[in-house]
Amino acid sequence: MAKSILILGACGQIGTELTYALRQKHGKDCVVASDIREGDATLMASGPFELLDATNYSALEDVVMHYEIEEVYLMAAMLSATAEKFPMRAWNLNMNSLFNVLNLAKEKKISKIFWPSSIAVFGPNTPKEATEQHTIMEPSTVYGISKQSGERWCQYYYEKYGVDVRSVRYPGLISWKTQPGGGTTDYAVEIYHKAIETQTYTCFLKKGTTLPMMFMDDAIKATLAIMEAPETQIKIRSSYNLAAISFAPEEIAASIALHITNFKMKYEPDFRQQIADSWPSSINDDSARKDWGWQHSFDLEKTTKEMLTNLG
Ligand code: VAH
Repeated sequence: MAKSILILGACGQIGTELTYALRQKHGKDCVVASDIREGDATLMASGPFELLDATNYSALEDVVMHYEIEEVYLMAAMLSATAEKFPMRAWNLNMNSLFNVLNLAKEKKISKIFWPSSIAVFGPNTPKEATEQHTIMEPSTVYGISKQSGERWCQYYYEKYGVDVRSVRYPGLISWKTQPGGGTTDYAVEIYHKAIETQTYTCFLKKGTTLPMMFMDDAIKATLAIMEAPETQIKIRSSYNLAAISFAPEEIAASIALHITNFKMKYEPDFRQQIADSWPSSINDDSARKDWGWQHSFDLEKTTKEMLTNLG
């Protein structure tokens, strides 16, 4: 019996690529994409779609029952930069969407959940290099607080009600199919677009701001892998550290300049610098590699080639 999957936030940066990947794997009619607004024509033509507010429990329950959904990927969220501008809207979206999905699973209306956390759960006093799976977590952003709280609730629902919810702490994600929205790591996507359009980029983070990053294909690979792993292999029910590459703005600029030789970068740090400064520089993801065989494929050079080839 083919799975029936629902993606919430399917028009976002990760949601879009996850929709295509899951449709390729399971068949387009097994994967229902949903979001608060319609996506681009390509996404809308690729399979079933529902306009759906993930914070509306009864609307969500109707879609789950109508399509006999078994698995939910909750990709709807307000990211770090935007969440600082609208704290209560961010808390409502990020938390109530999670409670809705967790409670559907608690009531046995769905059987498995993927929920994304983020390296934003770490804060200014977390050790910054090779940040451990279990360490000091005092996030100083609304987004990070919502992700840390979400991790606690995921573990609680697993331990108390046996809900099979699985999660990874995504680093900054780099992709070409969709624009990111409202994140602090978005500079690492914008820079490729601007390098091709104008051969210049004004970066909103300063030199030396090293952050954990990952090409989207690796993030999708990790998401599918953790969801397919036997339940016995999932030893961490808050969220797994996940890592690939770490770089500072000047390093991605240098990697672009190898291909666009007249590329010039300027630096004009804004409010997002303080958010970035609160996050780790690199992540230790040994637990994900040991428990369910995670390994990344894209380094910075391969990422730059992929981005410039597909955007060029
Ligand atoms: C953000 N892209 O910048 C997200 C991500 C680690 C960063 O969670 O908010």
